[in-house]
Amino acid sequence: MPTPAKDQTHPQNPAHAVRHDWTVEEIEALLQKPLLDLVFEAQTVHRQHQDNTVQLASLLSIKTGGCAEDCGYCPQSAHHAKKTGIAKEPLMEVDSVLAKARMAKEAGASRFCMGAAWREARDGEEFDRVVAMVEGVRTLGLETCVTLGMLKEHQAKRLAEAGLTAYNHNLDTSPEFYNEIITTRDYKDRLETLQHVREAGISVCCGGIIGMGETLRDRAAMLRVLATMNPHPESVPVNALVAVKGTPLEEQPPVDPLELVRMCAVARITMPLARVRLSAGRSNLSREAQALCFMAGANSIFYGEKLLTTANNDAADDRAMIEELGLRVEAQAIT
Ligand code: SAM
Ligand code: DTB
Ligand code: SF4
Repeated sequence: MPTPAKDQTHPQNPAHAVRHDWTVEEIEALLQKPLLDLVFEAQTVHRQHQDNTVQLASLLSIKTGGCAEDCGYCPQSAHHAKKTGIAKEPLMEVDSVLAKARMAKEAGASRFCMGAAWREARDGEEFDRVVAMVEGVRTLGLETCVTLGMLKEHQAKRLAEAGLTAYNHNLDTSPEFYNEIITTRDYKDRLETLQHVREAGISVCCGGIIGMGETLRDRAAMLRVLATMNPHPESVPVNALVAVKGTPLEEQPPVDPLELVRMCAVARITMPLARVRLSAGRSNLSREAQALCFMAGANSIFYGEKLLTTANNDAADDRAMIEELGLRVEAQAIT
């Protein structure tokens, strides 16, 4: 008998197939479901499509501060520098970046992410240096991700040739709310870069932030853009705003952890194969709130003492939590 083609539909529940035709209404309805029903549905999808591993991704700011964009949430924007006190620093040297990557590997991370406070990547010595960093990290046997702002087609190709695993470029919020948060670029620019990344054969890491004053509809609209991409992003960072003093969003009230649980759950249900990364804001969550996020489908975290400019959870605490929850750390690639 011929083997049937691998079907991603659950035999008893075809609703759990991978879909790309989600509507805002459907997603908003999911976000509003009774919490435990939502978590149960997300966990059902999770068990069908994922294993019990958690990916540990370490993050390094390779070029901090002085960014030309005016993103309202971001401490690294030159527009808020006087108030945040974050100075513009030069791009790090390859050797010091690789030393950090080696430390991340020794600590157990399987992905190393490098962030630059750039509006866009520019050709020249600095871009060449980032390419060398990517090659170096790949040689260490770690997955490599960079986030450098807008990217042109030929730059995406160069990064792909250097062995880049993934490119992070967040949509941050809904198309409708976007201009309330950022005025120096528009949604279309973001989508264009994502297209270049996809076409170069690099994995897409794309998500957003909650807690910036957006409505539930905005959250649903952002998730709809992600969940109607075909293919879906391979990883989806779910960030809670870190309300940094001196940024225009400094007065935003803290995000209720259960809102993050809901975002993780709906990301899991709508994008069953993606790694859902519980990202910024995790240091404000109790171990129990994080457990609910994992239950809802989160299966990756930023791992290490720092995000880009703000503090992250303690690495030993994270390892202990993973152990206590009976999860497994994703294995590093064998070099
Ligand atoms: N400059 C590049 C860009 O914007 O694409 C890369 C670096 S930027 C800091 C990467 C992402 O970090 C942003 O898209 C945003 O989602 C997230 N981020 C920045 N500041 C944050 C904050 N205060 N709270 C939560 N997430 C934040
Ligand atoms: C993502 O979605 N979150 C990370 C990473 N991608 C680059 C950054 C979070 C930054 C939080 C604020 C800071 O530390 O500066
Ligand atoms: Fe911050 Fe990136 Fe916006 Fe620059 S483009 S202000 S680094 S989020």
